[in-house]
Amino acid sequence: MLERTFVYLKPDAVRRGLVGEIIKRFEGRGLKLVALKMKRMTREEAEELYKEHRGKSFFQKLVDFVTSSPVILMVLEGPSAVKVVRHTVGATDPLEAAPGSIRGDFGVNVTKNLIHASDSVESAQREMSIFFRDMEIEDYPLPIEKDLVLEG
Ligand code: D4T
Repeated sequence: MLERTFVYLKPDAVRRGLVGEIIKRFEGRGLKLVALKMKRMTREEAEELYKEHRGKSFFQKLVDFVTSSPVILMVLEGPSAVKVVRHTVGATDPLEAAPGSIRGDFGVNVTKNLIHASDSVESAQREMSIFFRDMEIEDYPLPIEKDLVLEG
């Protein structure tokens, strides 16, 4: 199934100079970048993005961290994009993330875990709408698309 997913690179990824390295991994998997921007996330946006975690012990620390400096926001498209991206990113806790995954290779702790990726098509739709208007999502041909499996 052709899907779109929402990903953002957290302040630690930008500060550590890992933006190119991370985007390269998604491009390498044949995913199509259909939206991309840098901005400093507002507290309102962060609280909306993470509203399911409101009230948890790590919530304020998480909001402080993700609003501390600019992030890179993007929408990626491809067959089973949600699963492909989550697999490429690795487990939330870098200690559990498989070597070869982004967090397994570069993550240092569970808050500074470099990147967020939506966990379902429904979450992706909700999350991308916080940061992107429909008209900001582009479409264009990507030659590798024809080699990607669209079913099965
Ligand atoms: P994100 O949302 O960043 O891709 O992470 P996950 O989807 O993999 O994980 P999550 O929703 O469980 O956690 C959201 C966010 O909270 C941070 N966090 C999480 C934290 O700072 N301390 C914690 O103990 C946990 C569980 C990291 C990701």
